[in-house]
Amino acid sequence: MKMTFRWYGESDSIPLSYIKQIQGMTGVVTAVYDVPVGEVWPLETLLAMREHCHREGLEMEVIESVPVHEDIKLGKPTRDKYIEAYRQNIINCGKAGVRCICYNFMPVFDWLRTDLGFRHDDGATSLAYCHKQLMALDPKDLHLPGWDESYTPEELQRLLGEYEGMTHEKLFENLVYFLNAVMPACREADVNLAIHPDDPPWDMFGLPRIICCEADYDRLFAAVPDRHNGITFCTGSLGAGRFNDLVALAGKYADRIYFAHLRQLKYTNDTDFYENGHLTERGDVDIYGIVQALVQNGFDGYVRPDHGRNVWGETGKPGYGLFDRAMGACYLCGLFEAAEKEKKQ
Ligand code: DNO
Repeated sequence: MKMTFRWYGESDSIPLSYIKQIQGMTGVVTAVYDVPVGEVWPLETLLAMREHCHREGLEMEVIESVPVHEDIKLGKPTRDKYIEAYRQNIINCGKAGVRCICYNFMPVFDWLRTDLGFRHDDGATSLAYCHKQLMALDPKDLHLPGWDESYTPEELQRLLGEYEGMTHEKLFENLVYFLNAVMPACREADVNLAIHPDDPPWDMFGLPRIICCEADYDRLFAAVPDRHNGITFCTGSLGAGRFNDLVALAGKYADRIYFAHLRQLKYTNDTDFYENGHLTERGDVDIYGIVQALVQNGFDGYVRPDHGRNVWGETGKPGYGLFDRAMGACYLCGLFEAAEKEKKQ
């Protein structure tokens, strides 16, 4: 297991030197943020980023994300051009020492929440989700911090129109087409692709979502068995679906999970939840059970603490503050240490 920390590049309010001070931290998870989706990330940029991380004593082996252009998800004739750029990105990432690329295949919107400052009794804040509130929002005017891409209302309107009539089957076919086209580049570059689950794991605004549950993963690996096709196991995303048994999923796919986002959430009713600190006792996700299942079944990937709370007066990107993610990382390191020792006994 390698513990990592998401870092939003030079503009992140958290400097690499702080990340390095979190004990157990091996590297950062980052991306090139100033190249439009669908274009090639220059190798020199990636090499300079890696050099910067190395100077601070951190690795840069995980990218989150190389976003997938909507034309690929839509299966438009222009997709081949964007797939070619994606292949080149995989090759360039490989040359810069990247071993794992996280991406998602959610149409238009990435993760969705309705409250970025949900207040806990102790004064901490975190992200929260209320389905009814979300459904009342106008999808043509949505934006959340931390999304890989954001569109103007006009672009959103056009995109949502293009997705009209898109089915789960068609979207899945487009995912398989994409994966088959990029697997040779992954083999050549020795880079694993790790698909992020849909967050939350159900259809949104009439847009299909296809990476939500066990049956979706079974279908994915049956269609593209290549070992470079793997999973970002995000407990907050999958965990929002009460139908998912996360401990069972972690055990079943442990050797396909190249990257784990470990995050806690607490259900407030059938569809709603708020996020919490990482401790198992603080929510409905059995973080301890998941770590045990991963370790027992041979997981050997990257881990990062995910969406923490904002505590100790910290402001900044909701979910991506320093303090609670640092505490989460230490807690997770402890769980892994215990689970690994238990396994050896
Ligand atoms: C949210 C993140 C997601 C994730 C993308 C991966 O905090 O987990 O935005 O980075 O879905 O492509």
